[in-house]
Amino acid sequence: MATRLEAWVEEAAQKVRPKQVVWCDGSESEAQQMVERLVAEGRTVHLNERTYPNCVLHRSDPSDVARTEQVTFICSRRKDDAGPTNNWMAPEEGKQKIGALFDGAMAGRTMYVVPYLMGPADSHMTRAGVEVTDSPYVVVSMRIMARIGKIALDRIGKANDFVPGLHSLGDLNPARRFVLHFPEEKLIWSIGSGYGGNALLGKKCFALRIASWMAREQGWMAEHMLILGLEDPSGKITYMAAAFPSACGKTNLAMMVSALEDSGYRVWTVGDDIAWMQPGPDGYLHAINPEAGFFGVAPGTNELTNPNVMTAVKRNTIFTNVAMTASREPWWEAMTEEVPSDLTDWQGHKVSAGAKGPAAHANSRYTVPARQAPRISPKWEDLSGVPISAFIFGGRRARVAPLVYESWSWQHGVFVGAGLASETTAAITGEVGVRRRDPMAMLPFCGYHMGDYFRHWLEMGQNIPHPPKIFHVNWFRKGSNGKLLWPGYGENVRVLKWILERVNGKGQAEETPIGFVPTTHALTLDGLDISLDKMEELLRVDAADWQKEADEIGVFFKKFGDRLPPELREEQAHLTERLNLVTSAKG
Ligand code: OXD
Ligand code: MN
Repeated sequence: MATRLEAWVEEAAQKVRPKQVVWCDGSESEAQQMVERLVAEGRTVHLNERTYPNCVLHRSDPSDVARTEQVTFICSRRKDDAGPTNNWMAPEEGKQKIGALFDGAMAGRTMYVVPYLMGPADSHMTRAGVEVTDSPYVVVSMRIMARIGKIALDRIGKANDFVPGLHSLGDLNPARRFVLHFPEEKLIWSIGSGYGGNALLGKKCFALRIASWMAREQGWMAEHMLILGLEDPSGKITYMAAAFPSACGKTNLAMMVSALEDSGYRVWTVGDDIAWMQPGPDGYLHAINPEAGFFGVAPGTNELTNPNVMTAVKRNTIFTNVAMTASREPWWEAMTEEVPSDLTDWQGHKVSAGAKGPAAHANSRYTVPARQAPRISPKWEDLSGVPISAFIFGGRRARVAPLVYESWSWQHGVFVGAGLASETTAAITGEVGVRRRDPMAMLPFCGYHMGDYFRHWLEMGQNIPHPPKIFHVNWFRKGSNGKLLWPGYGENVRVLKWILERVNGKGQAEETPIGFVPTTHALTLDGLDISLDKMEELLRVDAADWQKEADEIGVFFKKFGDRLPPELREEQAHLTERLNLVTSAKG
């Protein structure tokens, strides 16, 4: 009798009718063959073998360069279970309408079967998936981002438990592009896009949308969070997980070279995008990074903003939609101070002198094995995960939010996360620079009703004897001159150090209506040239601005109707009361 896996692959093949089916083993030689096929197709080139060994540049279809939230659907049986923040399609309608697009979609093409693991092979927190795809680019990218091939088959074989994902490039026409999730069935269908977030089904589709649904059913958490370890001068490492919306610097923070290295504060990378967490026997919440690579935004990355990644991407890396220099090296905006002459842009055209627009696409990416990060944590593949002492929420906020503050309690922290907002970036298709509410940075990734998701968060707090303390940071506050007040990057360790102190019951803080804010002298600023005025502005809590913020959060919460936990409405009311007290005391 065929196993569930064989039966599903057979069923997929009957639908998409490929010319052949290839089971991927994840080997180096297979990857090399796949790359040669890509090169022959004409959209991929080898980079300089001396300076960037085993690296390629892939140029995607110009209409297919970012996640497409407008065509991403949750196909739960009941519309209400998808909630107001997701697009919903009835499962039968999805199967029929999108099924028709899959019919014969791989005619003349090869169907690759990619068994994969999210998480280290022997961890109890790891889950398996199988993606079938007609894109060799997806196969070579999955090989970096997940653990593929035999290692996954072994695990699937034992439990026969995996999340199936069907992917085809289709005809790449944006009008026929769809990403569908069937949460009850734990099934993913994606067609019409080869872009990472739409096509590498282990990442956003499984590890966040489907996993968030599984996590609620099974009592764990699947979050859009980086994981890092902060080492103190005694050598002790404290782990923190941080949720920022897409392209707000999660990778840079996770891989940071600390400005306080000389005084013994060092950052170790565990993960840069996704955390799967569950309470451990020690009473702490334990986190694994389900991924095996980083799929990071290239523009803005350089020796100052992320020296570790600059080292990591020097080999075995797939670059997507970056520009290329005359010596066949990758290049993107702000990589070097001077723009090289004789560049080829992300679409493969020579850049002429005085050309407008960036040479690399604003959402161009590098896909690099995590183990190549110079400061990868020795515990990054620990089977029981790392214990998390702090959660950090953050967004891009030109105003309002101070550099850092700490919530009063788990419940208040959940409110802080639920009200998270950020100014949009190029990681998604649409307008850039608009403020959007993005609870826990999960707006595009929560696979179910967000009211229920907040409830799950509140309940998790009760199941963790030592819950992480919850903080909020904002590296992006601007002064009246429109310039950023905080230098960011490696200097952010100064904020992490204060968070560490607070976790340990130290660290100077002042009570404000929004939570604990560091006193002006609480952050270690040695070696940093920043004026007292700037620090005061960075830490200022403006009651009038916050009143507007609280009102806006109140309006946002209305979306969730009676599925919004009353605790969050209470927190919003308390915030308003505390702000009123300050305003009336001043008035
Ligand atoms: C990502 C994203 O690619 O969040 O990680 O868009
Ligand atoms: Mn992300």
